[in-house]
Amino acid sequence: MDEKLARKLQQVGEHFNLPGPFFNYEEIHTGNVNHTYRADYIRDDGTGMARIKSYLVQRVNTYAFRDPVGLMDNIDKVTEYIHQKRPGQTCLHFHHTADRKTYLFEGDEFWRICNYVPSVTYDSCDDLEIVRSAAEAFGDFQMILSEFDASQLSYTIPDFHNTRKRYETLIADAQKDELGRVASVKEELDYLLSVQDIACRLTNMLDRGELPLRVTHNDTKINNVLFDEETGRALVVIDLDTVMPGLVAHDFGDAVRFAANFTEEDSEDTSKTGVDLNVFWAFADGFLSQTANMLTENEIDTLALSGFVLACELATRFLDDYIVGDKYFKVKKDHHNVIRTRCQIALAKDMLKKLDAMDAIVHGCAEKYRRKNG
Ligand code: GN1
Ligand code: MG
Repeated sequence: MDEKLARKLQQVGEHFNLPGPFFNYEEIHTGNVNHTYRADYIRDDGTGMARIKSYLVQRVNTYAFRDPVGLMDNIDKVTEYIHQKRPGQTCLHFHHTADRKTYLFEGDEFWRICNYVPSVTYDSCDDLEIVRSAAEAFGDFQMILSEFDASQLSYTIPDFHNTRKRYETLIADAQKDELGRVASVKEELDYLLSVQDIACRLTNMLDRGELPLRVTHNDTKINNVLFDEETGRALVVIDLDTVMPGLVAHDFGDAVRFAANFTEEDSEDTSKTGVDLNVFWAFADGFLSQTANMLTENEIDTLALSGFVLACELATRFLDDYIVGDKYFKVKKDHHNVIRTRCQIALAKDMLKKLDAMDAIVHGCAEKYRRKNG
């Protein structure tokens, strides 16, 4: 245990008035942006017996999230809205400090604490029932928020899924090449530039008014759904930092590029990287079971392509971060962002090959649920 970090977590807990002695923590390694810990406290259970009570403590990355206070305001509004619509459902609850804030902003450190939900998450998954449940949870999340007034939300990261802006940033940073890193990633850069038109198709359709803006989650990795370990039921959708106006295809595409990849998103061996159509099918089926009646024809037509778009968009982000010096994403090894870029490119290439198959699956599922749900 890192004593300094343990002391810090304990101090943060004091600001939020967490009762009972702090005795342990464990880092939760899933996120690529924020730092997340489970902090354990000892609590009297009322009968004199001691039991362990855990909390989720997070240090929000203020380089990525420039307006963390606005971000917490979004989360408060969204969680409150969901809680009202679904009173019995497991939800996230953020603790307050003595001055009634849901965060502690100290220097450049921004901390928050929420309830720890005992659960399991899946980084990769070939259990199709689990994939389907996660997809239902994300589809349902979007349905719950379909009448939420999006103008109440601030843009926690402006242009988050604006693929064209992501390309513009990459091109500008590659031209500056301040660290002299571009020569070593020329092949990756050339590939991404060669598919720029098709990768920007969603952004262009949005600009032309062909797709509606909805309130979307915007970070739909399957490990952002918590599952009950015993029943296998999806409990709650987490990581609401990027809930903002967006396209349904952003949520669908980001989810499939993560869940339906044969390999992990930063696999060094990309020989197996590609889209698993069985997983894709399960995800499409679960997602459309909740959303088919709400979506427009244009939206449904974009779903198959969205995995490719999101893989390219994320590749531009990883590559840009490498070029400017690995400032945004947490890196765990040398060239981690290049490895991630290569993996997303390998996935994008395979998705393009299987585009027709994915489109047939999406339309098949949409028709099935439109008939069923009337
Ligand atoms: C980041 O931190 P995490 O894992 O929730 C990123 C996503 C990327 C993802 C790639 C706010 O999400 O957009 O898709 O890494 N989140 C933010 O693993 O940038
Ligand atoms: Mg996230």
